[in-house]
Amino acid sequence: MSADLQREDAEIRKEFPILTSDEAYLDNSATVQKPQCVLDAMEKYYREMNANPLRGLYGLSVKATEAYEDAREAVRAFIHADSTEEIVFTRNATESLNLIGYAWTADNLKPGDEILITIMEHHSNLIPWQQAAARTGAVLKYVECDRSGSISEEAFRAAITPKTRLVCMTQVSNVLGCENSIRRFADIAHENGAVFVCDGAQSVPHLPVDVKELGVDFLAFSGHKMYGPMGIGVLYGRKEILENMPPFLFGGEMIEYVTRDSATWNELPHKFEAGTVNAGGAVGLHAAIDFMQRIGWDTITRREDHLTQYCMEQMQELPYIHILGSDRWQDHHGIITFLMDGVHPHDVATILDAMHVDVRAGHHCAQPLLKYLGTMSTTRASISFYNTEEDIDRLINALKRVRPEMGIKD
Ligand code: 7TS
Repeated sequence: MSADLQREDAEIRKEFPILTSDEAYLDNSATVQKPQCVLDAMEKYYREMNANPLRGLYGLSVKATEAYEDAREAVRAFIHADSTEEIVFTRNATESLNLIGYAWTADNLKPGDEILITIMEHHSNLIPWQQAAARTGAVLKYVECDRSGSISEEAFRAAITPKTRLVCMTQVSNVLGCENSIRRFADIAHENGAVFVCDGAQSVPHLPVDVKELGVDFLAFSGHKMYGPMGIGVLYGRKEILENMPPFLFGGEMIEYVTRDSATWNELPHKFEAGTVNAGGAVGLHAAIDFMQRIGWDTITRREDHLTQYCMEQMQELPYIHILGSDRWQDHHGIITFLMDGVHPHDVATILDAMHVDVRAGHHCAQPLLKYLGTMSTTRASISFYNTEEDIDRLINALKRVRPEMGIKD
C-alpha cells in the first residue's frame, strides 16, 4: 500500500469516531457510519436553535425554519433539481416510495393499467406497487435482468405497453451492485406516456446524481445511507406532477385553510410534510451533503472503485466463493454479494462476526430477485470510501477461515 493512500485512509477515518482498526465495517449498503461534523451539526441544532419550525414568529423558530429550509436547498443543489418546491422531506426512501404509492396512484391508476418494475427491486420499491395494484385493479408486471444484472432495452421494450402508467426502477441494485441506464429507460417510459420513479437509495450515496440528466419524474433516497442520520429521507418529484397529487398524510402544517367540513392544501412542498418535521435530521443531512462535497466525488468514487476491485479480484481467486451478478468489478458499485460452497450464508456472517468483520446475510429485502437467481439467502459485503485495504484484507483472511471452521477440507 502506498504511503499516500495510508495517509489518506488515516485522514478520512479520523472523521468517523465509531471506526476503529479492530473492526471492518462492511455493511455500508444497509447504513453508513456518521462523521463527527454531522453529529456536531445536529447537536448544534438542538443546543442553539431548536423550536418547532414553520410555525412560530419568534427568533428561535425562525432560526429552526431557516436551518430546515437551508437543508432543503442543499438537497436541491445536490441532485440538481430546479426548485426547492420539488424536494419533500420524508423519513426514508421507503416512505418516499409509499408517498407516491398512495398519493400519485390514487387518481392515476384504473383497472387494467400497468405498473412496470424490475425483478431486482428492493421490497420498498415493490410492495408499495403490489398494494397500489391491489387497491386500483392495475396489473404489476416485471422486467427481468440477465445473470450479470443487465436489463436489455429489448426486454424493457417488450414489457412496456400503452397501458403502462408507471415504471419504477432502482438505479443501483442493493444485491447485484449493477447500475441501470436510467436515462435510457426513463426516455422509453416517457415515449409510452408513463411516469418514471427512480429508487436512488443505493446510488445517491455513491455517484453524482442529476435528476434532470437522468430524466426521472421521481427520485427517492435515504439520509442514513449518505452519512446523514436515520429518520430523514427525500422525495424529489417534478413540480407539475407534485402539484396535481393529493396529499399523502393529513394534519398540521400541510393545510392552507380548514373549516369544520373541509380543508385546502398548503403549497409545495409543505403539502406533503404533515405534522412536526424532522428539522434536526434535515440539518444532519445538510451537514452530510457538505461533508460529501468536501471529500469530493473524485475521492469517493476512486476509493470505492479501488476497494471493489481489490476485494473482488481476491474473492474471485477463491474457488468456493461465487459472486452474484457481473464478473466485472466495474459493475458492482461496492456491493459484493456471494455464496460460499458448503456453508449457509448466516454461518458465513456469524463466523466473520467472530473475526470482527461486519457483513450482512439474508435476502437483503429482495426475495423475488433471490428466487429468480435460484437462491434464498446470500452474504453481502458492501463498501464505503472510508473503508481501507486493511478492511478488505481482514475480510479475505476471515473468508479463508470459514470453511475450515465448519470442518470442511479444501
Ligand atoms: N431501495 C434500495 C435499493 C435499498 O437498498 C433500500 C435499503 C431501500 C430502498 C430502503 O431504504 P430505507 O432507508 O427506506 O430502509 N437497503 C437496505 C439493504 O440493502 N440492507 O439494509 C437496507
